[in-house]
Amino acid sequence: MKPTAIIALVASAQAHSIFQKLSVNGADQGQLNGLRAPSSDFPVYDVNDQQLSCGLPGTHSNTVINVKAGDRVGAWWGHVIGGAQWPNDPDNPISPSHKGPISTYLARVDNAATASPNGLRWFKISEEGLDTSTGRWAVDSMIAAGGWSYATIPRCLAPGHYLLRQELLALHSAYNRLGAQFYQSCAQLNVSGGGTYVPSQTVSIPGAYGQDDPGVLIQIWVNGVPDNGRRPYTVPGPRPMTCPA
Ligand SMILES: [Cu+2]
Repeated sequence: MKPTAIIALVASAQAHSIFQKLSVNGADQGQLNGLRAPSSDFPVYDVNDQQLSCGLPGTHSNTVINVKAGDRVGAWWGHVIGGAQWPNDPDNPISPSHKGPISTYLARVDNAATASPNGLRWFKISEEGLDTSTGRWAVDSMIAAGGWSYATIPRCLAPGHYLLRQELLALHSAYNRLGAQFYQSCAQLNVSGGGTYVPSQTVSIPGAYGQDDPGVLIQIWVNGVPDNGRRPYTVPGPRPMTCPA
């Protein structure tokens, strides 16, 4: 077999994904603009890996994207940088085998373009896991939306710079320890408007998850179907913040 054929086989067997573009209220902000995104579509497996924060090494934009509290932001996922790896790529935006939840976090920073992604205090603003009535996972919703997965910037949030981290956790091999696959990038945001709220309950990333957490080490295949037997699935990490009443 020629080396190029071997590479193609390996790539198709490892059908991963990259969060590589942001939208703000439906307005596409452009490929890799305002993002820190991995160049490789490979995941992080170790919940204590420093790269769990903003993903594997890759591009780092100079841009900070302006958003307003209350805006709906979209994260766009693709199989490789640019999206499809080849025409009619069945693994774009991600292989449908990669069932699992999607979570979105924010962390306050002084300068979103330059801040280190490590040592930050993260809070979750949205999560989607498993719909036990349909067996549909967040990843299924993202694929149905053409690679987009959305979150709303809380209306009460204090203005300032933030890193936005969206994480896709693929659970198809999570029955093995270190088998769950964490995919993530970060977007660089300048939030205006809104309120004065600064969440006091935060987590470290890495640090928020344990390798044996029930949402990380889990057998989702029941009778050959990756629906967790329609039992409730708890997304790892904290629950999303809520604005004070
Ligand atoms: Cu994968």
